[in-house]
Amino acid sequence: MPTRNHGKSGAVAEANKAGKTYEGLSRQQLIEIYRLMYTSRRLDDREIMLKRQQKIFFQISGAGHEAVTVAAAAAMKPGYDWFFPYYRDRGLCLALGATPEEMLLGAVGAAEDPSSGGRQMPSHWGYKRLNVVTQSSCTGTQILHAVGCAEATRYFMLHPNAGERATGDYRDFKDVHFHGDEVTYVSLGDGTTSEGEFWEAMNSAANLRLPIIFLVEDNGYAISVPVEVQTAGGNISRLVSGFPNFHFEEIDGTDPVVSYGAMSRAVAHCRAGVGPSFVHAHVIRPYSHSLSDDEKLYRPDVERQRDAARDPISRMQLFLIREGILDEKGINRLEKEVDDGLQAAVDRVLAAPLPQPETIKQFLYSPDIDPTSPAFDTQIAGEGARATQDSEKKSAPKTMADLINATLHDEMKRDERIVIFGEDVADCSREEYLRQKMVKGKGGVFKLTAGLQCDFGSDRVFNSPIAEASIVGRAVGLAVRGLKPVAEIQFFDYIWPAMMQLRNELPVIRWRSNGAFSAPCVIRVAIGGYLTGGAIYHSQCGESIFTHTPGMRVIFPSNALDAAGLLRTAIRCDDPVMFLEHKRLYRETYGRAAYPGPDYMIPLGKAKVVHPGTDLTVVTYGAVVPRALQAVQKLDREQGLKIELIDLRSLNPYDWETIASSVQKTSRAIVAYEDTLSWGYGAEIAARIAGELFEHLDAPVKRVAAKDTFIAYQPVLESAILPQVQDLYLAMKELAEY
Ligand SMILES: Cc1ncc(C[n+]2csc(CCOP(=O)(O)OP(=O)(O)O)c2C)c(N)n1
Ligand SMILES: [Mg+2]
Repeated sequence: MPTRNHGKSGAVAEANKAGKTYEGLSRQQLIEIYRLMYTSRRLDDREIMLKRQQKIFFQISGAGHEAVTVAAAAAMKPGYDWFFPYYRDRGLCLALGATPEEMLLGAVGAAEDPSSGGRQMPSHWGYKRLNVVTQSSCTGTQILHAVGCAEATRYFMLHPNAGERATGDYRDFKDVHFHGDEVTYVSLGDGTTSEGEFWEAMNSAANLRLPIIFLVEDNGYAISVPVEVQTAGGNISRLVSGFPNFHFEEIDGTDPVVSYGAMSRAVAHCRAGVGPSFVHAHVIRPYSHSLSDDEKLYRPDVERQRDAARDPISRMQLFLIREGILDEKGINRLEKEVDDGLQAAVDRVLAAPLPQPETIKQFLYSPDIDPTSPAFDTQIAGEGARATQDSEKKSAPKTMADLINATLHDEMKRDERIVIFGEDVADCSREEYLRQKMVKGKGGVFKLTAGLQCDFGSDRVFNSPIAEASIVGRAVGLAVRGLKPVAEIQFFDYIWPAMMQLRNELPVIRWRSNGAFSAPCVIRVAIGGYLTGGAIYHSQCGESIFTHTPGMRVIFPSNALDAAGLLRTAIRCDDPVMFLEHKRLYRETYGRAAYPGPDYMIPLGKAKVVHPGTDLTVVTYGAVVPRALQAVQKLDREQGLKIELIDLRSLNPYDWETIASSVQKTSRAIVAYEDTLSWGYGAEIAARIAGELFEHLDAPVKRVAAKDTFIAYQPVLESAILPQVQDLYLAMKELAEY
């Protein structure tokens, strides 16, 4: 195997001379490395046996990867550095200090499994005390989390007080610990380097010179797909060699000494703060991809035998004997100790208590802060402050855009953990233009973040590349470390590259780690149509896709005051929040308000009755609120109909009590929403009204929504597609007369 940047070779004649070291490893350390490698392999073998006996339900091994993963751990510090491993990193986790028993608890899905409490498959590592951060089954998502984690290191160095505890918000519960020279480790397979998230991560790591080590464990296959099919030219090192600021290594990862040398140099490069490292380790995969795969279907014996000749376990045995570090008897003794230990661990684990079914919803959301509680129900700042000219200016009605900007400003002032990033959110990335007053600054395509970079600095408010997965993935990494990212997705229409992060990572982290990790942050998204020319790709809604995801709070305000109060709650709470801002409402005359002050909050899950009534209930939110209100007022004027209009404001959680008590009073309900009719958010509300309030209904539940098509550019088409005042009016009239 090729070895770059690597000076020494293995065996030398004076092997058994006391004091000789191998890339800095002592003989005792080498014995320890072998013990860990062997433990890793035997643990895989035990699990395979347990799977065949149907005592566990899934197995995926680290076989063939033991040398480089154990060596990697030996070059770093558990509980000090940060680790985003993937499923083949059993050796790394053992060497960091996870015990075989802990791993077996994961395999049986025991309540005390420290990685997930029986919620995730085995080999999905997560050990809080070791800084091994919970991982999912998605290949590649962890790489962006690691980038965010390394950014947090940089941030805490610049803002050492940001990590201090504070009462009254998430900081009371979100611990921060960091060391200036800590490094972040992330590992992945050769196949995973094909994913966009890998390239997004490489780009940001290089550009920001982050202290992050990428370890590619190249076993030549991604399930059945060989590396030359995954990777142009068959070698990832060649493809990434143009990234600036990196330290590169390409090594034989079946050799622990070579691996340790490479990893040590990689770590030193990162600790020095000069940039990231990339270690490409060639390893083998002696077992099939997992127990669900049979590699004999796509790999002939001759190829498998070639791999077997490089098996790191037998190579290391021979090395220890050749160097006179252990003789055969010594090796046998060590192996027996390991085997006996594993047997005892298996016996204990098979008797371990299982998780209780009552706990299935535990840790979907923060157990520490309830954003629906009265603590988040605060008053608008007092009238007394109105005396000065400045406060008079503040009391003038402002748009939703103004109040979101003002809220972000005051929260950033209050909480140094807040960082804001996204596409075009900075005033001007080339700071000197601002300093020399050559430009005024942009601050977002809708100007929602205008002035924030100027006021708080470029390390707190900055532009990201056009890479939505990386915006959300980096936010996850930052949030795991205790920062509060308030990231922006420029248009809801372009949220889709981040879908994996938004569905499988951000809202799942607390639940899948059984409460050990969390990623509370805010994702602000400009959403919606009624733009007259917005067309397909600047008008989309689709909120139900995210309310359909447990673990994610979803907010959708219709006016300036609600936007201010709910955004503040979103920032101060301890859960991931998607904050949907309707573009058409940003500067609308409807719903303007004076700035309610720096502590104004509205609890999540609390609707507002916009117009009281007794004849019919209309449940809606967002840009349909002002449209429905016009229809309600018209029906009142024309026919004296008293229609109760409810603005949900918060979509998950939502205010069922207000809906239910209104429908019990009016006996008629319309659910109106801007998204396409079928499978939309209103379908759930309508189903629940029909299911739980059937006895109270005098008419069928009705929905008013967009037609089941895309939003067209030509205004004639757009207005035919989106629900208009007239559609709402007719539906209300019809239902009232039913
Ligand atoms: C995003 C995503 N796509 C597909 C899969 C299914 N899958 C699991 S492992 C794997 C192959 C990964 O290959 P590689 O990165 O080389 O890692 P290896 O298993 O070989 O160590 C695939 C396709 C997945 N888990 N995640
Ligand atoms: Mg592979």
